[in-house]
Amino acid sequence: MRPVTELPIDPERAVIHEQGWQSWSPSTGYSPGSPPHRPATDVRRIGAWRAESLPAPEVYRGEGLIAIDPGDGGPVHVIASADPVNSVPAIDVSIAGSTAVVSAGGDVVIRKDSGPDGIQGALARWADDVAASLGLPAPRPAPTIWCSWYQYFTKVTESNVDSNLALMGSLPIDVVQVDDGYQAEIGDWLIPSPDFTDVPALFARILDSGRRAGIWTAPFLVGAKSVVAAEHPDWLVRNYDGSPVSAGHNWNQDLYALDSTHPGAAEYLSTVYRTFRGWGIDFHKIDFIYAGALFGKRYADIDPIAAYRDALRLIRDAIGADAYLLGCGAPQLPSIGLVDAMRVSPDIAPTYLPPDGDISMPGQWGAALNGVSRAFQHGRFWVNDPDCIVARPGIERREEWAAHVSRFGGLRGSSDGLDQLDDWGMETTHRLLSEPIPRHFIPS
Ligand code: 9PG
Repeated sequence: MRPVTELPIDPERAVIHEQGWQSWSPSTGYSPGSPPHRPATDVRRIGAWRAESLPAPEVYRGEGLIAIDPGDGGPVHVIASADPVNSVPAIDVSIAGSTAVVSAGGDVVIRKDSGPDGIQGALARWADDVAASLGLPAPRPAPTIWCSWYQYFTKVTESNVDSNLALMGSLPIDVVQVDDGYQAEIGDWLIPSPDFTDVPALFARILDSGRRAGIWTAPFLVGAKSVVAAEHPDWLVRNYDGSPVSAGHNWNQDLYALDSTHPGAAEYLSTVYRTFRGWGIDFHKIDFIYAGALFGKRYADIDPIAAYRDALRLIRDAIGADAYLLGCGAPQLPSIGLVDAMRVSPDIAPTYLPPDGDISMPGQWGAALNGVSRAFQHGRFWVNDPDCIVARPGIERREEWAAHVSRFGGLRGSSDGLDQLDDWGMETTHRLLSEPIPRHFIPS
């Protein structure tokens, strides 16, 4: 870390705003002295924070971006990577009395902003500059979706999807998106789960119903139990001792990272998405894609973010220019310009608080926190996905969640079993799917 600047602050009123690395990594502001959220375990750090980032306990850390409101009426300081799409240095702020001391692991720029709307306004104006310098077009509006995850989780069946299709009736749902559960294993995207009889036929029925078809994948994850791990050990990103780099642990197995720079792995990825395109799928939720940007030894000697960006371009080529691409579990800044929409938060869940107290894990607390803090990104980098509407009885604080989605939802999705909705749930789902979406949530 190298020194960047020091600025005077009012320690009673200042706010330091951290930007987390990927969709699920907490992003929020802190008063000096209040402890920042940090991962509960190493598995969480790898899978939901930033694997390589181990900030000292006493610092605030933004990944490629941090903002300081000095609290004394002076300008908000936005300190950001000089090349945020290609390089995401850690940027640390430590507080020494009435001074904020900033250091960074790479080249950064400082933007002093005295405009309206505080930190969010300053971040919005920084994002405008980034978007303009990259020549980004205005993002394409998102279709509305129905997603299988938040009712059925990995236990989803073909008949669950069929029965919801039959109940969609007049709900304004463009895309029916089948989430995790149709596939045999993590990495084996073209092998059906034993619980599914005919995956392409299911997508054909979705299309026949007059809606579009969407699918979930985790393109850069390889589960230890998968066929792809057994048959292609040379496709895994490696540590320098030869062991596979850990991409975390989930689905009761260790997870590895696919080396998308290996020609065989790249061809496999292309085949998977060209096959889905052939099935008529034109909406893709690509998840856990932080795994494509982990440090490690790859077939091609390129830096992890370059490998990640190349891999997203490869996926885009295979799905087609018109397909809608939603990133999830995704490094935020390195995805700019490569996705149509972006999950900006941890998962919503029936419970407000997350398991093991880790705010990156499913729960309304973390989901809402990030949806607010990353509001400035919407309409500038992509369409913000705050995560799905869940409106059935039994969802803790469902009214608060509905209000959050209404305020900060760029992509609108329903993820209840539609037979589970009471009158309030159905009315709310209908309303949230029908609302016009503002171009920006935070004005410039
Ligand atoms: C499918 C789900 C849904 C959901 C995604 C993502 O760190 N974790 O263990 C962890 C597990 C699941 C998860 C996020 C984090 O959810 O956000 O919408 O698609 O995968 O498995």
